[in-house]
Amino acid sequence: MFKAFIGLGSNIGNREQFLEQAIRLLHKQPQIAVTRLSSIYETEPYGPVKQEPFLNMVAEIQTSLPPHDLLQVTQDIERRLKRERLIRWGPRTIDLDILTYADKMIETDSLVIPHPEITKRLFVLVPLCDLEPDLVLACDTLTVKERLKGFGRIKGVQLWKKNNGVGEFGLFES
Ligand code: A4P
Ligand code: MG
Repeated sequence: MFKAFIGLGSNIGNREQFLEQAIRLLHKQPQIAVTRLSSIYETEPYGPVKQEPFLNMVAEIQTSLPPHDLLQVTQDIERRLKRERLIRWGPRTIDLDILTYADKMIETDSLVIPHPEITKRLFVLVPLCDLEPDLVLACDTLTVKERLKGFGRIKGVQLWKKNNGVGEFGLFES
């Protein structure tokens, strides 16, 4: 079994429900167990596209799937959940990024691990820090906590739903 972290984001419709559905679909896979969830954060859209605020979170999983097979699973889940609302382009119902896979570094056309933007994105670093503050990414020399400190004030990332350890995974009713 390998430990991996998955970053989840949604900024359309019932955002929390899309996160929850994606987590359940991950956990349903026979080769994947969702082991821990961060809190959920509401985050200002990052990047050039003007769009609605996101909900972002990070899930820790244990999996026996090799990285590219895991990518296929996360993309299947994206397709399944995107099918419910057909929006031509722009904001997404759900986005799943493989942030890390064990301590591997992978660079292929379809998959880059660690996800290359992690250290620039507060909407990933803040929830990842909930779960693994002392993690040093395979592409980095600083811990997640130290990376976050480097930003000084945390802007544009607000706690939206705290993981309180109650209910399934501490976030969702069972
Ligand atoms: N790919 C390569 N490496 C990976 C990986 N580690 N995990 C490839 C997942 N996919 C990976 O992804 C495009 C391709 O990346 C895939 O086909 C896969 O082979 P995509 O999700 O289909 O397309 P995308 O979302 O446009 O690309 P990307 O780079 O994921 O987009 P961004 O930059 O993540 O943009 N602001 C806030 N606050 N919160 C957000 O969650 N998200 C975005 C999405 C923009 N701004 C945001 C947020
Ligand atoms: Mg993506």
